[in-house]
Amino acid sequence: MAETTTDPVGHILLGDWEIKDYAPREAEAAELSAGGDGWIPAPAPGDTYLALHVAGRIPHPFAEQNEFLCAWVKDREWWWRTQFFAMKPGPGERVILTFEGLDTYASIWLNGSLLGKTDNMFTAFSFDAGPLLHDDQPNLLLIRFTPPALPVADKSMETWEIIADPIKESKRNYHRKAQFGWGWDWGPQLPSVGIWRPVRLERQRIAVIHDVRFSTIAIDPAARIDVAITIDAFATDSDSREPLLAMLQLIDPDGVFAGGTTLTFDGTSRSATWQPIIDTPSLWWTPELGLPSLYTLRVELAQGEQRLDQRTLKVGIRCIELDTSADPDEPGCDFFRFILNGVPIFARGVNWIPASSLVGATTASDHQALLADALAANINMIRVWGGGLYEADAFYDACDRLGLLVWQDFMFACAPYPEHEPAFVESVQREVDHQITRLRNHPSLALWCGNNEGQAVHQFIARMSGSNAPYPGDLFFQRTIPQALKTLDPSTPYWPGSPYGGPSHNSMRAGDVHNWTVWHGLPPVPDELPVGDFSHGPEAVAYTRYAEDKARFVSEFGIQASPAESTLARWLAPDQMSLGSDGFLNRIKDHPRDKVNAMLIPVTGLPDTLGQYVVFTQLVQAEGLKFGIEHYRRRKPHCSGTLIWQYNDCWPGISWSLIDFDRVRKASWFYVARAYAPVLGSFKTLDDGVIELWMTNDTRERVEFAATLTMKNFDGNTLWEEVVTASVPGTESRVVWRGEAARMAADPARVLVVRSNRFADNRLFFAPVKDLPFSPDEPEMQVQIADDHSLAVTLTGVGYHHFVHLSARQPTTVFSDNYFDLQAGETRTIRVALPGATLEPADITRGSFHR
Ligand code: BMA
Repeated sequence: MAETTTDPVGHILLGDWEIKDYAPREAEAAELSAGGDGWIPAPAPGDTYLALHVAGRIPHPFAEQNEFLCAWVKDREWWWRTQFFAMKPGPGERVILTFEGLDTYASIWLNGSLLGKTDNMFTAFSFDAGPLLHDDQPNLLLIRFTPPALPVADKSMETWEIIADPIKESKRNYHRKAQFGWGWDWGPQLPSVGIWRPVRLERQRIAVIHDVRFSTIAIDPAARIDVAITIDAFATDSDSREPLLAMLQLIDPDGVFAGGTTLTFDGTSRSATWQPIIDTPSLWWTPELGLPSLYTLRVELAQGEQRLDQRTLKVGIRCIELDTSADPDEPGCDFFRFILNGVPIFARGVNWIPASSLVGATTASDHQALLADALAANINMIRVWGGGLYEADAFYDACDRLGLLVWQDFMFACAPYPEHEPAFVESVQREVDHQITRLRNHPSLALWCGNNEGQAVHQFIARMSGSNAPYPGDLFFQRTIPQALKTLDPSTPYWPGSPYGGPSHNSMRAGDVHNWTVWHGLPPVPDELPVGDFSHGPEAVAYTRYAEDKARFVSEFGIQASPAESTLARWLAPDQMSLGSDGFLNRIKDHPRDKVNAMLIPVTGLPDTLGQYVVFTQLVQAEGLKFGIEHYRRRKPHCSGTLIWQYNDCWPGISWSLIDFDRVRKASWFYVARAYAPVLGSFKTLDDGVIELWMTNDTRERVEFAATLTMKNFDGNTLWEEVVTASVPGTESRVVWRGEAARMAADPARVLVVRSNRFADNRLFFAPVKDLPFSPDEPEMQVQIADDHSLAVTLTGVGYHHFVHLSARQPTTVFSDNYFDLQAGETRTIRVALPGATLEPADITRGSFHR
């Protein structure tokens, strides 16, 4: 018998389950209800593959090439069962069984009777379980998950062949199921199955709070708030004629009462609103603009003395707008920028993919740790990408607390969708209503976006074939979703797709852009090809081509890099730790597998060993993102955001991520943290031999600074120096200094360095790093034990060291800084910490880049 646990409001969580597999249609619910053996334990929420692994039936699906050994799982029928005690509902009561997420084609039996069927992993399903409950014996809940291939066997609309072949056969576009599970260009083909979100049993009496909506109407500067409460009064208590009352309380971030009211539901009224005015609100801000202040909203539903239901929400007072007005300084172009509480912001963001292919296995602490790391990298926006998941509540709660804005895609990606199938349309409608209602109160929610790359890829394919057929999916992105938002969340902006807008989707003149010129070699604007070479050669995909990008908002751009060597070693056998091994090559899901070579050749040259591959790919990714981000941020406000593809990984693969699956930060994480600092100093080289220093200020305050510009050779001798003082107003980006390269004695054998009291050091090389005379020796290193969990590592330059990095054995080791340059004679002390474990000097090694 499963032990029962309760959630914070006292509902019973059904978390202990068992699973068993059959050939499709082999087993019957009736016979399984009688018991039988061969069941293995499976926690819920959880994942079928992991349960099988723990039970010793399969090796870990992420290790070696076990992905292929696990391919049978998706073709089996999976049965999940649990038993629990519950009382039958008394007078005026009902018992509701809610499944927050079933993945995906489930039939549910309670005590042998069919309770219902589900077909959408993105929608919650609730059933009135009361009539089927047994008072006097355990209740048996049984779920059959049908293999996803069966319900779509007769469907014919094909997906596009743009990511990989296997997904075409999956007919993934017919499933309301995470699209990436069928394999993506950064993830394995391991479609998940099972109970991936909590299952709850709720005993309800007379009436419950059906919904609470909190929105900020205006801030001028007092805040006008709208709180809408809907109740579900399903039974009337015959003994009581008293009305139902909702008591509301708003508590400010310091815990002080900020307002309250009691709403009365008489007769047939089921909804009511409260519109308080908060005179001096503590607003919710992104980190560079202020604090992400959160209020607490408590709602209690009662009848007379009887408390019936309650909800507690963390809410934020803020207004978010998407400004797409004409840009007066770039005629013919429109802005695409977010305005938070009246302040135009630059979105320093990333794209988020699911934190594991085994979707039910991700925990709240996984989300919290990854998002805290995003904040530490000066990120202020996360795009939840459409090929993945609507994330768990813990994800959005963390974004609210940390001040991270969320760009939320609806879960559609890179495919036409069957808008002609009534059942599919109905399922999408339910999903959209459910997710909007679930997520709309989060102050972090900045944008709803229809899908990933649907309209743009359709337009591209249609133009190539001379067709002007509409995009199959428009029904959802032009009608279903915007109409639902109009009623359910009119105050959050909506954008129909990404990329979308302008004379063609992916235009630099309006809307958002995915820049895949760099890396994939794709043209940025399909309808008006700019002059240039769009191919896969080193010059065509070089990261310096970001400088040509005049987009308004770049919602995807990125470069692949290997995870840490230690991460690969945890998932591959020693004999697979080489560049040509099958195990290593299967970690690369983008094709051709040597695509990265075109990026490496001009910068680092090609690697001979796996160790070099790790360093070279991480270096090119880091330098490339730095180059791109600095360019885009200098263009502020004409460009008002960059979302790096991609932040995280769903397995230990080779991808565009900044942080690998084992949570080791790649070099790019540290480079991005510097390039995304709210106050940034960066160099721009012009064609006429002029070098500019720019200062980008994302804060609201004017920043005054002094900086020293130094031209040095790599031995450390200074050849030229100048001190600059300037100031830049809040939220602006400006050139603050300009000089002739010749006057500064610029030369490939030298480096231009800027050091300032207000922003991080920056530097400019005049030749590719493979040609620069970096020190062949590593810096001197001294390690001091600070305490059991941390070390102070002091590094001193014996020449010019580029890409200096410390590595640790344990993946969760945290470095206060990493992957930086060190000049001759310069000293830096790095704090290295391993929370919860002992760290020894021998755990740390150092390295740098030199050829
Ligand atoms: C875009 C994304 C993803 C993909 C990435 C890298 O297409 O939306 O689909 O993984 O580029 O190719």
